[in-house]
Amino acid sequence: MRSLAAALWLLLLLPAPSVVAVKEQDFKKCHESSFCRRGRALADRATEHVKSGEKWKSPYSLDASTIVLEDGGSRFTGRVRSSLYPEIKFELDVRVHEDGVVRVRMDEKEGLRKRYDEAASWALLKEPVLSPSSKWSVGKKEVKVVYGAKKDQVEVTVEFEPLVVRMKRNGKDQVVLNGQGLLHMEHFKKKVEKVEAEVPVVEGEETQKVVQLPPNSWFEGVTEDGWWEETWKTWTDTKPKGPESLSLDINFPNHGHVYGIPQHATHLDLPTTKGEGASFNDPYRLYNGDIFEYPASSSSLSLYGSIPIIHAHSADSTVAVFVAVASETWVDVAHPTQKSTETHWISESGILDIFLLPGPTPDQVFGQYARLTGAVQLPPHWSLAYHQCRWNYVSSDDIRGVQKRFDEEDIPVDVFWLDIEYSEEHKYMIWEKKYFPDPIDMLNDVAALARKMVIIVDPHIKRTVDYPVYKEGQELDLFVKNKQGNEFEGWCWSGSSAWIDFFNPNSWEWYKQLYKFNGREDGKWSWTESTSTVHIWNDMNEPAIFNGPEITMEKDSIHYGGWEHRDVHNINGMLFANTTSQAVKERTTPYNRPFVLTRSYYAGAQRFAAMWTGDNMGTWEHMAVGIPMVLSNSISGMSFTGADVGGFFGNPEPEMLTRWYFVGAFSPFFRAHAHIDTKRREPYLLAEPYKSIVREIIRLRYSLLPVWYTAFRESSVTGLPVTRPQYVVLPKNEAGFSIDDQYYVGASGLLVKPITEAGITETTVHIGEDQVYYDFYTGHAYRGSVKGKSVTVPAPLERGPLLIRGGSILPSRDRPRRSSALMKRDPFTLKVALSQSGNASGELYLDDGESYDHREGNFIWREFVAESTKKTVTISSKDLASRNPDSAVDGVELAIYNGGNAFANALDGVRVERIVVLGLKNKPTKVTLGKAHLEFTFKDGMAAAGNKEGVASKLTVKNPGAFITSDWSIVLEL
Ligand code: NBV
Repeated sequence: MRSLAAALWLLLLLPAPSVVAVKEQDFKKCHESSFCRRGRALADRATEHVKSGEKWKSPYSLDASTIVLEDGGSRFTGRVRSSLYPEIKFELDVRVHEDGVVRVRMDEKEGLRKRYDEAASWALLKEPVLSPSSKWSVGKKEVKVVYGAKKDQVEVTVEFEPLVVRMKRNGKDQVVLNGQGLLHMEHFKKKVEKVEAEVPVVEGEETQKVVQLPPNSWFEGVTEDGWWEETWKTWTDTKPKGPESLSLDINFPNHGHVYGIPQHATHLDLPTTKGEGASFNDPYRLYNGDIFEYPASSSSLSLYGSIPIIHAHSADSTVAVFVAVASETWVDVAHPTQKSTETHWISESGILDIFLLPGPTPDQVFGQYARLTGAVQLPPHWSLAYHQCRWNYVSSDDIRGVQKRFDEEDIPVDVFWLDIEYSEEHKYMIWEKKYFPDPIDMLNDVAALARKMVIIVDPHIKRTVDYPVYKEGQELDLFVKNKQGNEFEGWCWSGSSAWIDFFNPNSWEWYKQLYKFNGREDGKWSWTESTSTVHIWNDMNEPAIFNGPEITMEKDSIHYGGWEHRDVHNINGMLFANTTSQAVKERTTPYNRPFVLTRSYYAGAQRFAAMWTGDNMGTWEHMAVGIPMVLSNSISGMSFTGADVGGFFGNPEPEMLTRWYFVGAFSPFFRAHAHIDTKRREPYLLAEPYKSIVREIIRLRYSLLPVWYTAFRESSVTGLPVTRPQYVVLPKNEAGFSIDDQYYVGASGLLVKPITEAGITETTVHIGEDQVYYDFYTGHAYRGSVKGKSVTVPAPLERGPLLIRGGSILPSRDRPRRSSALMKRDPFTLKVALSQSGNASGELYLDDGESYDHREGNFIWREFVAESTKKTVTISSKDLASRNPDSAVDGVELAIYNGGNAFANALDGVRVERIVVLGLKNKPTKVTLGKAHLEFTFKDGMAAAGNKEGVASKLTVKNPGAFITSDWSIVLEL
């Protein structure tokens, strides 16, 4: 079978890779995965019981006599029993962290085997610190802990029988584990030969020969469904460990909206998978998969990466649950009422390791999650600019030509990308010299204009001894093994390939050495035909394996420590990107910030890499769904995210491509990319007026880079997402909870609603508060309301809907440049959008954008404030860094700032060249900075206060004589 598949793939690969559409049927549905079938059947039995008036009681209970308080009382352990298997020992371990997060662990002890218990250790930043003050107390029916301020108290109870964990706030249930009695940890057992019978596995389906369990198995079902072996299509999964799945209901009785568990092509507010009128038939699947040509809406297609965190939101509070599991997992979502949510989690293996994040605001949830898994790394500044990619730029001269065309057309670009065809026979890091005869010269030509290159390095290693990476990996015994314990072999772009086992710690230092472009100390091979301006793209790391089940690795393959691939699948891809990121960082002394783009990811990947949404199609639906996908990743920690501009597959028409550039310009990661079979579509190839419109959109991105970089600084310190959906910014505005086609950029006050349909000239934007919002381009003032109001805004092709929230001050740099590095000493414009009460504020963070010198205090961090009195408006610039000591969630102190640092000195003399104020109630009589009288122009219009709509008044002060690094105040006398 393997050789046939291999031959087929080889045919497809030669001479040029072509595309085969992957269909939904190439990936499992829940009913095709035996543990998911068992989990869902358990839930169905519970529902049936309850419907028919019978009681459904979880067989699991906590044995009170075994409870031991530990770590000063902030943690307890105790034995859990199942009435079905009283002899099996389960241990419960519950801890309160110092920030109020509660961790619940349950494992089988002294069983036949050990369950995989390391998922959290890969995701967590460090071992969480336990609360010094919260203490569990053991009562008659439950163990309980209470903490937090009196009027906002959290109470967590662990009820003995049945075992139920409940987190309450002010007496109201926030999260309940096992409230529906679906907890089931299948313990390890020996296979006993039993008589098989013909029964339908799924009701109404054909009968199959299965082993029948005793009839009293009201809980587990009547068959050994897929316990010991499982065949799907042509693949058989031998299951040497037998069944070991986990099922648990996690309910939010007072929250009607849930978000998270990326990545799926669907809405941010997760549509239901169960209950009347469910939107999807299948649960959400978390099983990193390479699903090209994925449909624009699906719950069962699990796209590339998985983050098992779910946020539950209501106008009262936000909570979240992080489930540290790495095996294939399915999550059902139902809303028994509009105001409540039930979720059911079914995982194939691993221990139960759950973190309850009490919130109670979205911002606090982000902080709690970031303290667990880390925040996004502060990216190199250039990586927030525009990236030009395609599969493939075919030669070094091709790259030079593309660069030349961008410059001739005055379109800014910072990064050119090389896809897999740069490499000889897909031996990554080895140049195909036929087409890239002079790689270093090419890299230097790009670097000469202060640009970078990102080059792809995939994880499949061509199995040929003339490839040093393979040869050394083999010698060091670093490859994943097959079930027989030999080197795992699979097929990918490079033909017969092996995969480095990044779970093996011995692989890390070795792999990092490969990136030493100045050579290795031990003289062995490293990528010397590279430079410090090369950064890396990791694709296919789910891992994608052409001849594997569901295009990935067989689950019974073996990783370091003897763990099966099934136990670690969802973490596998992240480790490749994490190690690559460290390799890129550590290849120079001193270190520079690395940029790595990864397709596959897991919780914690945000500390190392950016991600993109994979192989989308050039359709309006895909453009539209990319937005909630970006938002879902963002709220799940992966703030550095974007979708291929233009769509990977297909040839988007100019209108679509133009709209897509706007989507990209307002995504954290902004890259155009295209499949090898598509027509070239670099922006300079567009006909007018599209070319000029796209040029302006890209320039707009560049002029707003200060806003993006400032948003990333905040995200890297606090864990707040860079792109923020409506519910995050206005958590009490119910009408905004399901909105996922508009969002804010950081705390800047920019509200964007990209157009994702053809032929649109206007659209509606939801303003979820009683505030004035201004059109970014025209200054038109719109009014919201406390409940939220829909306003109609113009949306011509050249001006995607973009509003500024009243109360914001936006720093921008408006001089068009070829690349962002050339903007370093450019002057700033400050756009002051007055709030209804006449005030505003904004921030600007800047550093050298490449090194880690900011950690030594080399940065500027300013606050701009506008304050109104009856007769004056004072606009001032203040040093935020020294007033506001801050430290990043990774514990790095940012407080050692000093005003005269080297970076600030380098910006000495950089001016504020223009200040624009929107919404003044009348024309100032004078504008002064100290003793200097400043010239200004004033256009009459709407004032910020009041309720009138129309073009707002606009004051422009040119060259006020203010500098970006110093404190100043400008007074407008009205
Ligand atoms: O390396 C080729 C492509 C890449 O361009 C794309 O961005 C990835 O998502 N890669 C997938 C492999 C082939 C896809 C058909």
